[in-house]
Amino acid sequence: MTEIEIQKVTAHIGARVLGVDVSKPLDDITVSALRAALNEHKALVFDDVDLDDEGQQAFARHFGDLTTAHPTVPAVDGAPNVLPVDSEDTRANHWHTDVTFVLNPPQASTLRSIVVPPYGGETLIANTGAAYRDLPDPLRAFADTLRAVHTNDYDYAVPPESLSEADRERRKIFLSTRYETAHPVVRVHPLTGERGLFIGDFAQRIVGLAKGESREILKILQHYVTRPENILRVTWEPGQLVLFDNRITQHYAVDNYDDAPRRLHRVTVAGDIPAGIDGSPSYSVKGDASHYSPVAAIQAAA
Ligand SMILES: O=C(O)CCC(=O)C(=O)O
Ligand SMILES: [Fe+2]
Repeated sequence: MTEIEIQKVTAHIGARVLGVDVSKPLDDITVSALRAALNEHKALVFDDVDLDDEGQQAFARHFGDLTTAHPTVPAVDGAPNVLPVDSEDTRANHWHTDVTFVLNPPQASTLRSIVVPPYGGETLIANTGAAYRDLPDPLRAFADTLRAVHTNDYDYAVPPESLSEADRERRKIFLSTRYETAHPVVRVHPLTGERGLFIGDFAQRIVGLAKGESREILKILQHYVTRPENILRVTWEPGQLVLFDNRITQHYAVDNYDDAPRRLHRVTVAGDIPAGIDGSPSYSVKGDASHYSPVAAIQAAA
């Protein structure tokens, strides 16, 4: 049996995993080791994987039940748990945590490279726990008291008049059900107790504040998430798999590959309902996403 080797990539986030054949069923010891590595490093990179959609789903299932592909966006044909991430359709060049507009966003996401552009197209993954620790004391104490409303009807960075007909259609599908959920701005990770900023682009308003003021505050907090020191830059190669903890990271797909094709497949693991530092849970304001994801039970820390 090969020993698992975990090689740190940066001080604050990311590790490469060697010695695990992710195309085979994993034993409990290996899964525990991977879970522990994920808790510590937040994002794990596996090189030279031999996976198809079925294999990616089987790998993700080791960490919990799967969500369907997305609450509103269609899955890959014949693979209801796989979301296509194709540059032809969409470019996720905005900072976000996956699907935070629903009550229980995925606990973890996997991305697998299918078509990699000849240059660019990196995925940036930020450690929001490190961001929280970087906050100056008064700002951290303030953040601890806040909740934010997350919605899929968020403020796209692109002006609506610049959208193509196809973009408009995609946006219509994305918004075919509107979701709004109030989450704590500081989320406590259920396995590690680590606190992290839980915001990103779907967070549109601070509960109790107007939109304009909310935006200013979110901008200040987000500044700590996107500090270069808190970011892993994944330069994709063919046949790679990245697993990240969606409870304590944000990510961003860099749109720097011109018109080259780029395709990843995403499979996400169902999450728990977030809780803030006083233990109070998130609550849904609009939209029922129970068709999208079961609610994960919190597992005892490894
Ligand atoms: O394209 C990527 O690298 C990330 C895609 C993404 O963020 C998403 O599908 O949610
Ligand atoms: Fe994403």
